[in-house]
Amino acid sequence: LIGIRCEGSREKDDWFYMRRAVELAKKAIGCTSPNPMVGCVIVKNGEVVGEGFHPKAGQPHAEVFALRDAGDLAENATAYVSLEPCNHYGRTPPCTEALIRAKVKRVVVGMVDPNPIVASKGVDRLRDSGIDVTVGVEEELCKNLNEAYIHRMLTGKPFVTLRYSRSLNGQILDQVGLGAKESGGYYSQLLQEYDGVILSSASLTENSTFPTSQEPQAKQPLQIIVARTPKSPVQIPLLTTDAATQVIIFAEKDTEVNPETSQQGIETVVLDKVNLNAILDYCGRRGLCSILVDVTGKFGDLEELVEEGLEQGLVQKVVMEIFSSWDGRKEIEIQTLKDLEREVINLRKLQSTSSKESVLMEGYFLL
Ligand code: AOF
Ligand code: ZN
Repeated sequence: LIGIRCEGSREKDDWFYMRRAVELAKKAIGCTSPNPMVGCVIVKNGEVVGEGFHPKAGQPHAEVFALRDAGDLAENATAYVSLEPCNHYGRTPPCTEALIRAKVKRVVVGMVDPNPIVASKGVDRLRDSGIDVTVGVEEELCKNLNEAYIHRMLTGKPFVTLRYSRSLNGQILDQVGLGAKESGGYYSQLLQEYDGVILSSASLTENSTFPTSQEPQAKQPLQIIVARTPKSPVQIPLLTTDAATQVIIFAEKDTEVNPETSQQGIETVVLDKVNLNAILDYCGRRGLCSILVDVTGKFGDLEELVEEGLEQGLVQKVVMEIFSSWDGRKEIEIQTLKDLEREVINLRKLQSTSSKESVLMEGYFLL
């Protein structure tokens, strides 16, 4: 519906401009953590006079950019913001004060900010100063946009998506659909969107390269390597890295991690017990809002991690690519996968897309 605006109805105008605010927010996809993605549109007499989005934590908020863009025209205008304007001094000053100073007449808010420092105080402050505030326009869309930010705010842990490819008979495959790794492909887009990607050390070889997004200007995810098996030393030094790739290894005490790793500026975190809960706590503290558990080739160390994640409700979403291939074996070998796929029927918001060679299914676990 984006692109169609019905003149004369305030409600429809509100939907229209809020969707535009969400589009603007998405320009910073993958770049804002631990902050949310936020977009802002300023409208006066049926015309857009200012637009902005929050590009990155530490930089000004969406409202500030939109107000700058609007200049004096912001007076008596309506501001559409996909997230409640903040009312606190963080890395940047409160947006409520900027909106009040600019003398906007009305503010339309997509959703209340789950951040306990803000949580409705921004809305209250605007109302107290006489501004007309409407809350909850296109709320579902705004919440979907920031599902990861919201999850981390409420739990302290990153939002987790499990991704894997399988054959018809349930073998894990190390391929993704043709084109999926290219710009615009689902895999490339996932890597752009997620703050971190967990890889299994079992599927890393001498020739491994890190999964990277091909989207223009994508910020690459933190590469998280799990090393739990003392018998198989981690192959990191042999992986292709460049300066822009950040790598962190979670190693269990006694796991042999090649000493060369430290020379490459790779961060190694040694834990008594490397489990998903501990990894997520660490990453949450570090400001990561979202993590992709990317099962390619071999489950290896990831099998227990995934099992734990599913049992403890630490996985929020599944993205599964099913290839119409059959590798001769009849059964799903991996118990974790068997258990998982029994759950698939219960996934919420299940969506599927098919191409010539595969079907991509995604859905959310029940909350
Ligand atoms: C807004 N507009 O565009 C964003 C908001 O450290 P700071 O100053 O960047 O503050 C971060 C918090 O501000 C963040 O946790 C969230 O509550 C809110 N983000 N608020 O009004 C924006 N990005
Ligand atoms: Zn703000």
